[in-house]
Amino acid sequence: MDPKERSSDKASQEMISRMAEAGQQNAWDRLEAQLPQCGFGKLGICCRICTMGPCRIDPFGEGPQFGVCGADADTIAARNLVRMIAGGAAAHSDHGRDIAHTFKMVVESEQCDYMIKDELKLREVAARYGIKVEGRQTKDIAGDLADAALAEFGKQEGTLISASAYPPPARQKVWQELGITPRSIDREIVEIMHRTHIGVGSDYKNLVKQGLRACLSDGWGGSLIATELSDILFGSPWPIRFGANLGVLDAKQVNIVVHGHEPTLSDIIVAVSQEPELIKMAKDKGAEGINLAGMCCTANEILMRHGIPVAGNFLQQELAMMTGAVEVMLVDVQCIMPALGSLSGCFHTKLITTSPKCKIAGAEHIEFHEDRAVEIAREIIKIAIENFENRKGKANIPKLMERGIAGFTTENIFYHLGGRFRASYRPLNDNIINGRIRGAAGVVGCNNPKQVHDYGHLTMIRKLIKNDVLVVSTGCSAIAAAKAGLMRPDAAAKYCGKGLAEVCETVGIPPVLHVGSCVDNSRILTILANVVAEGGLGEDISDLPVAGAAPEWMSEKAVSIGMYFVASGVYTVIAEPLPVLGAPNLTRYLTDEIEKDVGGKWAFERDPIKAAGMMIEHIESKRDALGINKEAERKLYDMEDRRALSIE
Ligand code: SF4
Ligand code: MSK
Repeated sequence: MDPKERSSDKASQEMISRMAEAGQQNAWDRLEAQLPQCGFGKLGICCRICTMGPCRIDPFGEGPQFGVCGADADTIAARNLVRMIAGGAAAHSDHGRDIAHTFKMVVESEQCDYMIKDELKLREVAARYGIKVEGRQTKDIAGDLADAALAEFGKQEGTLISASAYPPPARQKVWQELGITPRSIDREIVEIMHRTHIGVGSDYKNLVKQGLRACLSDGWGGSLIATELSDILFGSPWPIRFGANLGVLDAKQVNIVVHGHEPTLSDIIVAVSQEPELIKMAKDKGAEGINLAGMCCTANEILMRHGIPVAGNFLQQELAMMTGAVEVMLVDVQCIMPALGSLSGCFHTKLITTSPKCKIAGAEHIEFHEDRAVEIAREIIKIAIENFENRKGKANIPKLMERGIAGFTTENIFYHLGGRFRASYRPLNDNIINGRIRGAAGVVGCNNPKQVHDYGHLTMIRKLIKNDVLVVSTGCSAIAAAKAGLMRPDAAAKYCGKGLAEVCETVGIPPVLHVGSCVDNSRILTILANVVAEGGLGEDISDLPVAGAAPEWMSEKAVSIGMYFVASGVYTVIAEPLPVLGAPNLTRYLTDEIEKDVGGKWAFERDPIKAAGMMIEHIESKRDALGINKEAERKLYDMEDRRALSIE
């Protein structure tokens, strides 16, 4: 197959061709081998929850319409869907829990490889949690915050502190009235597993309701804890230059690629990799130095805080290994393809797993313990150095990389928009109200070999910014945007509509703001809360002219993220439909009726241009409702104009 039909990224196309020449399989080949994929699975109407099944519903209405227990299509698809939410929320929240444990260890131990790097944020977050900060020592405040954060996971009474400390009051009221205010993080996930057990709930709306509560415990709970405590512990990001794409690998250096999601080990690796003794060791082995690069969201964590270059996003993990230039690929958790285990056997590359939660056949396991972080980081870097001389033949590194600026956060956007002396969201709100910026969109999520790699992200983002919609991005979508030069400040003049370009150029920001990793989608939630609090754009997130999208999503985490945006009042468009289309009532609820309950809803659209058009149309309808289109309507956007919106 023509590599251009697999990826829109030139560096990836080059490596896909090399893999084909070498007879190596990759995710695209394995997808082809899977075709045609199971239609029942795609439609969400097969069930294997108990051994009276597996059962499946005939989507054409001719065969069985009920499983052995009597479950219909809506029940089966709703159970499957909320179990996906449980998986996604568990992954994010367990990440948050691990950070919280590290945070507690830092507070309690006298000597430790980590330290509190952002005391100001510690005090701000502690105050939100109702912890007294005035006149108290940092360590005491941090101790209380560690306990409060850890308690959020398993508390048996009340609701999450963060669910009342961060969202706008109007949003909290929506959740209270619907009965979906999250109670504790673990409880909501456990309750999904209980409710979807054979013979418990069968009302699809009631099942979705628990899905809503669980995803809120992720976005405004576990993920938010991960973000807040990571900022306190590893330092809050600040705008920083970086390079992105496979070209950041360096044939002359020892290359270490860190891949996965958690910052705990990778943050230490960043510091240790520049120790003179290790650099000398690398030079003694014939290398010019030690080159650290990231993959997926571990990349985003150390990029945001240290400017460490990004080798690629999800579908590039095998391609990075295929360069033959990677001495160690170091992985923690999530989005790591098991295929790396066997692929590493074809090269000198050592695949090293570090989490007891993630062992992979073909990988070496070096367990990471936070209390010996530096020692373990040194051990791993030495393995990479020793491995440099085992490189077989020439490294095949595509000479392609792009530069950009990352490191935007809920807090520092204040400064970029308003300047040090007028730090506030006011300029953003004012520019939305005056129409220079039509609204904002969160474009996030994965790659999926069912879509041409990066094409969905880039096409959608380009159309949005051309139409004066500011984009915030995380995860693999942000990496796609960076590789295409959309995070360069000069991208504003090149790709944006007049209004957005003017704002970006005035304040010196790119039109696509990188706000971090998957758990940092919580930053988008808190940005929205700040925009509401600033005033002039309604009382609730659901009033704002904003939309969300995941144009190449694939993971359960993306389902949880999408659902917590919907539950927070955001219109959310995804490419691959949720696996619910075989359940007509459930589909109608998720894509339409749910809006009456929570103010947001889902839409499914594979064509990124159409999807962006739907988002723009939604943004304009919210502007209409806010009454801020009045003047503009006559000369800027009537329905015909909206239909004619394009990226040309
Ligand atoms: Fe079949 Fe019901 Fe068992 Fe599912 S729970 S496998 S529908 S009998
Ligand atoms: S890494 S969940 S492929 S965004 Fe966060 Fe990328 Fe999706 Fe993983």
